[in-house]
Amino acid sequence: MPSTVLVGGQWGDEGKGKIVDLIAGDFDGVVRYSGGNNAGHTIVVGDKKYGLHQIPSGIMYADKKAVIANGCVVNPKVVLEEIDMFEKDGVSTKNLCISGNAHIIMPYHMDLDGAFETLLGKNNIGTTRRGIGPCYQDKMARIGLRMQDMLDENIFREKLEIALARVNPELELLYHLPTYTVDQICKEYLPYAERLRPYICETGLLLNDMIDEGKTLLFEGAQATLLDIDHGTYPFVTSSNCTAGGAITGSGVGMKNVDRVIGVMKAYITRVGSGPMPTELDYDTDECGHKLTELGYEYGVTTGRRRRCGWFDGPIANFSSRVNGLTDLALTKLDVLSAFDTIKVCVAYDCDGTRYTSVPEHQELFAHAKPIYEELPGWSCDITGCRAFEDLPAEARSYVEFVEDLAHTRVSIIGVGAEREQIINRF
Ligand code: 2SA
Ligand code: GDP
Ligand code: MG
Repeated sequence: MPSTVLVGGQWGDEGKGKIVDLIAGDFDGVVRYSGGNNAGHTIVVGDKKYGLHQIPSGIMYADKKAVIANGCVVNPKVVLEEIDMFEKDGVSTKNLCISGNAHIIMPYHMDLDGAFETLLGKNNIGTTRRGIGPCYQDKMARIGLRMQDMLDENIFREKLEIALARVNPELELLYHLPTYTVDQICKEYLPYAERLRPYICETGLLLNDMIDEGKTLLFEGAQATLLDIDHGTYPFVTSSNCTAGGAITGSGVGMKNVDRVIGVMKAYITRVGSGPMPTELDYDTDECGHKLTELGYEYGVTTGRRRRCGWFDGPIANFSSRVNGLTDLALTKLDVLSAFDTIKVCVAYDCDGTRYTSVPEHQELFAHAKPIYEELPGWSCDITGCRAFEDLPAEARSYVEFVEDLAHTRVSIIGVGAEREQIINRF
């Protein structure tokens, strides 16, 4: 396969980890380019289930480079826990490379994330409280510390002092929280640095050298299109560019080197955290909402939070296709819909009397968007054993084609179960 970006096409948890695991074998390297340990990507191999937060899902292939690139934020403790978990299970991490330019998540970032959510009260974003937003804020404010800074104690101390001069008053005066000393953080972080030293390198150069040698890369998106800081449902978004464009700035690889963009979408839709969701079905009062949640086992990999569920949202699929320049779709969890006699699909929104077939830019319009549904017949049989498009019942094939029309994009992969082999590959 040519170098490919894989992005979440909805609000996350579409099954990116599983699709990366499926196609990673066709590439020489797998690259995370945005986000941090707010991500939770699940891979199921036999009776083992991995929930990965920092390390790219491609780590499962011994001969592939697994790269955490410059656009990511890194919690060193979490990366080390994942390294230890893999080494214990006999999965080698010798091909893991972490960019020296990736920013470090500090303990105060996590404190500030939680404190700000509490301050926001009912207007909270519903973050994962992993310190992601405050870490990216420091990056933009140019007081962040990067992985390379950890490798030299003097530099680390010097930069930390500058960061704490701004952070400590905020912790103390605004949130009445304990402050930090340089020594205290050095004591925890410098041992991490020693263990991570062999993994830290110039990943931009490494990736470009690989391309020059004719090798191909898979960019593993984290979070999703509608959580993107620029294109998502701001302010209910994460703090990075998780759309396909982020793969370029987040890795240092030129645009001419990407030939394919795969959007991963569930056959319905979910969201965790706050913010509008036009097709949401209430868990407690709507039978279909309850069924989608439980049959799809819609609970967060990082925080265990229950995900909000709803019918497939066509305007979001259309928007996502445009913003990312999708060439292909991976439609996951089609098997979950087998339990429904009829299935609704949102084909457009009614926003104050105007029909929208894409996501309106104005927050107020989106917040009050009323879904216009079409009802499709279900197939009411088990499809988890299907391995070719022709194996699917006619109603399931029609559903997939309906999605293709709404997204203006071909569905090249269909997920029919959580297991590695429960997939229909149409490439
Ligand atoms: P943050 O923590 O600052 O990035 O949160 C900001 C918003 O982004 C959403 N967000 C996510 N949405 C879905 N899945 C995510 N990862 C975990 C998973 C979620 C979990 O894969 O299951 O375990 O709860 C993820 N990460 C961030 C978040 O809900 C906020 O709306
Ligand atoms: P990611 O963040 O996009 O990688 O997705 P998550 O791992 O957070 O959530 C997706 C969940 O759906 C995981 O539990 C996967 O094992 C599961 N999954 C992925 N594809 C399928 C599928 O086609 N069918 C079913 N039933 N489950 C799937
Ligand atoms: Mg996830």
